[in-house]
Amino acid sequence: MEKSKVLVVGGTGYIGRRMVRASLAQGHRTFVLTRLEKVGMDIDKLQLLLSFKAQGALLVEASMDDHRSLVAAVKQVDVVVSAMGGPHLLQQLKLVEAIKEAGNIQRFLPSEFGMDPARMGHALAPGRVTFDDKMVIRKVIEEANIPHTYVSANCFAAYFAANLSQIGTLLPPKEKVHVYGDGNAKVIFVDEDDVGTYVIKSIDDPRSLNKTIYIRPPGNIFSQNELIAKWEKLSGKVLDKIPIPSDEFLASMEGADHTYQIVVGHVYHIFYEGCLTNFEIADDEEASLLYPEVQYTLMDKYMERYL
Ligand code: GFR
Repeated sequence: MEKSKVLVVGGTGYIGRRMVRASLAQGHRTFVLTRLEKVGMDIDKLQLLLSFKAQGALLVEASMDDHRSLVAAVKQVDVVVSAMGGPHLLQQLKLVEAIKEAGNIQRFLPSEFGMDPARMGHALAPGRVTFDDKMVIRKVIEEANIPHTYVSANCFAAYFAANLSQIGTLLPPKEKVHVYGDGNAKVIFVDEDDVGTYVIKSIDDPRSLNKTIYIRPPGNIFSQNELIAKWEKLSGKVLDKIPIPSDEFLASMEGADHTYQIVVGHVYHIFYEGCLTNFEIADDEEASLLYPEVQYTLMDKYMERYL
């Protein structure tokens, strides 16, 4: 049986490019939504698109502002995976309209890939906007009876593991590390390449139809204290741990810029509340159990590249 044809929206983005690669690697005819007229002088974006084309992907010219072009793009495929970034989540309303009109889509995966927004009703402002927007998209998907899968992918390794979850840096600290509260909340870290793999594994799976699946690789569930200890062991250096009590951490939002405030809120829910691991899920909702053949990357291995 021919594998489903996949359209990736946001395919040149940080996580979207990994969906394109996984879709190609798993043998799907892969289409990448492209707005070549908008590439301008973004040489990295163009060269990434050309590399996808060289690997057999089809670049489909369409724009969120041109409904007809979106419908035409959607009509060419069976599955749509959207990896639009945080500020653009509501643009997906146009994508849902096109999917409704095209009528042929067997599975739509909207841009999720973080905390489960259905469990973040209590989230702090302004970071709550991420979850509120994702819930708006879920609502229109479900009202339109579009077959869907929501993927909660937890913490991207490059944003949370490599930097020992320090805000405002992508590199491990050299001297001191801020510890969130007692540093014992269990967190889940995932290599972004594995996110792509699991997402594409799920698109044709009846077990994930109209369900949320969670990426919780058992080897990558641990606390910030354990993350720090892993890095100290790898680097052979002991870091000076500086505990940040929750009230002090939240107070750091005062007067900070908007993006920083969003990150503080997200980090608070993850590392002080433990929101990624403070609820049970069924076995058939967990990606590493659904797809045990995937050799996911352990954070010990992932962090070696930063040595
Ligand atoms: C883990 O789930 C999520 C994570 C989510 O549901 C929504 C957003 C996030 C991430 C963001 C990804 O862009 O939380 C904060 C942000 C990642 C980020 C972390 C960005 C800048 C940082 O300095 C940072 O430090 C930990």
